[in-house]
Parts: sequence; structure tokens; C-alpha cells
Amino acid sequence: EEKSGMIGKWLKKHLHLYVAATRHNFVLSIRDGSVDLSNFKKWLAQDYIFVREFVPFVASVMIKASKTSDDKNDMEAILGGLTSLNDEIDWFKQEASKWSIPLSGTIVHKANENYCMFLSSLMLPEVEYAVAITAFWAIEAVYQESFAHCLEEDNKVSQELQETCKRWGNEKFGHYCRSLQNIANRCLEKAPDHVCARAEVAFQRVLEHEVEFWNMSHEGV
Ligand code: HMH
Repeated sequence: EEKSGMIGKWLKKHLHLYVAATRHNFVLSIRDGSVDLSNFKKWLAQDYIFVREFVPFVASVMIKASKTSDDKNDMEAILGGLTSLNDEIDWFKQEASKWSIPLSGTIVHKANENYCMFLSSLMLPEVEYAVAITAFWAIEAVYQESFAHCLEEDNKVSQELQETCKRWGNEKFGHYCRSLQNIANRCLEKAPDHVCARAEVAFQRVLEHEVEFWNMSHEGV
């Protein structure tokens, strides 16, 4: 089987799932301005918890890159990701204070906990770099694609949510996601079939967890 551009092939193959993750009702409601602000606040509080758990995962990808990657640029791309997470954590704190959300009192939702457990499983040293970097790309790409869609033509995003959309929907974040995609494609091209198969499953699991994560915003804790 031809392996170049594996990610592009998987996006086509699992398009229904990718669309479910990137065109979720919650995201569409942000785009059309109809979002229930209590749902938005619920998402914000849960995502702050997620992002804090995401940092050690990204660090674990960094360690795998330093041990196995043959390309020095990988480390710089991943380091850029860690830098943006540092800004993100500050932003979540500011945003929480703007909306009067007490972040320290947040009860972790089951879907969030499940997603974080999945991240932990990918941090194990036996998980191949190609698998981990594919999952990393997918996690970032879902937010990029979702929030970039919110900012496309004819959007009715309210003034107060513009900044949220720009955080992940901006062109620089898009460029960063494409760098991760290129890294993943390069790793998958060289990986044996059984590793590619595991990366494809990880990609699907990320999309499923992302759908569950969006679902949380309109459910109780
Ligand atoms: C649930 N997925 C979730 N939260 C995020 N902040 C991202 C992806 C992107 O960083």
C-alpha cells in the first residue's frame, strides 16, 4: 500500500467522524451566535482541566522525538506547541475571571476524565513516536478546524467569543497544525504496517473523545 500522505487518506476514510468532531452543534452554535453561555462556561472550565493534562502528554511526545526522530525540526515544532500551551493556560485563567468561573472548584466530567486517561495511555514509553505524534496532531487539528470554521464568512460569533475562536482558528495555529501533520506523515511513511494501524486507531479514538468532549457542554456533570 502507498503510504505517503497517510493522514490525508485517513481524513477521507474517517470523514464522517472528522466532521462530527469539527462541526459539532456546540461549535456551530458559537458560529451562529446562538450558543448558550452556560454551556460555553462549562466547556471552558473542563477545557482548562484538559489543557493542564495535555502538557505532560506533549512533553512525552517531545521525549519520544528526542529519542527517535531523525529530524531536528520536530523538536522545534513540539516546543512551539508547549509554548502555546503556556499562553493558553494564562488565557484560560483570564477568561475564567472574566466569566466569574471558579476554576479550582471544577468537578472533572467523566468524558474529560476518559479523554485524559487515553492521553496517559499514549504517554507510555512503549507507544511509538509515530502513534503519539499522530494523536497530538489530531487533538490540535480538531480545535483548529472547528474554530477556524467559526471565523469563516457570514459568521455571527458574538463579540465576547471572538477571541476564543481566534485562539485556535488563527492562521499561525493553522500553520503549526500543518507542521504537525507533515511530521506525522513523514513518521508514518517510515513506520511498519502494524505501527500505522495503531496510529490510525489512535486518530479515530481522538476524534471520538473530541465528540464526547463537545457533548459535555450540553450535559450535566
Ligand atoms: C479537548 N482538544 C481539547 N482541548 C483543547 N484545548 C484542544 C484539543 C487543543 O489544544
